[in-house]
Amino acid sequence: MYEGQQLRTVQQHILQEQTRFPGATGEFSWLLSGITLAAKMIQSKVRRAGLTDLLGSMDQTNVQGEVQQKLDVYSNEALMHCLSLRQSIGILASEENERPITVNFKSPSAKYAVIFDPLDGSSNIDVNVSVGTTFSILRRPEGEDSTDVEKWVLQPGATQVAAGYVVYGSSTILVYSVGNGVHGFTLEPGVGAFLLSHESIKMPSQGTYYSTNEGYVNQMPAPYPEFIQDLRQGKLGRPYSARYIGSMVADFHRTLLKGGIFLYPPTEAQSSGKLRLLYEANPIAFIAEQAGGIATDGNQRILDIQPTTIHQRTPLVVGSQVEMQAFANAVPAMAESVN
Ligand code: AHM
Ligand code: MG
Repeated sequence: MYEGQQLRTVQQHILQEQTRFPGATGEFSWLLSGITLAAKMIQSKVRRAGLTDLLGSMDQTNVQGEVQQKLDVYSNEALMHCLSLRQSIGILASEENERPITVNFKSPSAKYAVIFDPLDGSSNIDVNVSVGTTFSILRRPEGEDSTDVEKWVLQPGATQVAAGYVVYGSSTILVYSVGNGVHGFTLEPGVGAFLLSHESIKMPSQGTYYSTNEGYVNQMPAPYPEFIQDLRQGKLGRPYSARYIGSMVADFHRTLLKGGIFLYPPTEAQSSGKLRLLYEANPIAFIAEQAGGIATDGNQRILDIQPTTIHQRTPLVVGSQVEMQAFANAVPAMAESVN
């Protein structure tokens, strides 16, 4: 079936990447394998989502004897379970849990915190639209801070040692970076392996799509409505088309591959936007920058924001160089974070 092709699994790739870290012992690849295992578990449930009502609703036992759970709860538990077995992890923090969870926190071998949104865009599940998982990996802080749970988690995105996401779409794709470019792996469902399908992804310097919830345009502050109108009117050389899925991971994945711009601005209802800094904007910004793109909150680079609370929200504007430069020109305060 794969005759003549050089197949590379995500595990092989991670092991190779790891050789870049002096003194790496294999624990980092073991950690990431916890994420890929959970992703396979989640995708297998997501693929059966439409059957849940047929085979038994929540709190009921389905024909295979499994108790049905809401998919976002299941996804959270899958990640918590797979990652808590990794000795190198001290803290797990999730959109689904109010507080970070300490696992091997006291052990000196615990070097990393993993922060994730287990099922982003989960309202799309009912209508067969793509959803995703996002994750951010931070290193244990040095010195006194190393025993302070908040200090582990509340680090600016620039300190991420790795980040990525999984899109459960027409296929399941995992995209990750350890700070050495961005690589994508598509799940081969027949063998259950993520195979390298997108090596060294570079975001095109300009795209043809803008992506935002235009239903909120009258609630957006200046200069967002004007900027969006400029895109439609061809001020950047051609009139842009609109694409908005309503799953950030899927909207970003298209932006990564095709170029363009994704905007979730502040609105009257949500003055800091809707998306969460630590487990949504930070991993997306890390991947975007690694692929040659730019991510800002409208005032500063996303990766420079010093977080103050674990679930804090942030506006997010992310995309290709040309669109982001044009956005910066529309928002003078931003010029510094883009240039
Ligand atoms: P969720 O984490 O509760 O799923 O919410 C985040 C999602 C993002 O995936 C998406 O970009 C956004 O909500 C869509 O929000 P809206 O419906 O306001 O456009
Ligand atoms: Mg989310």
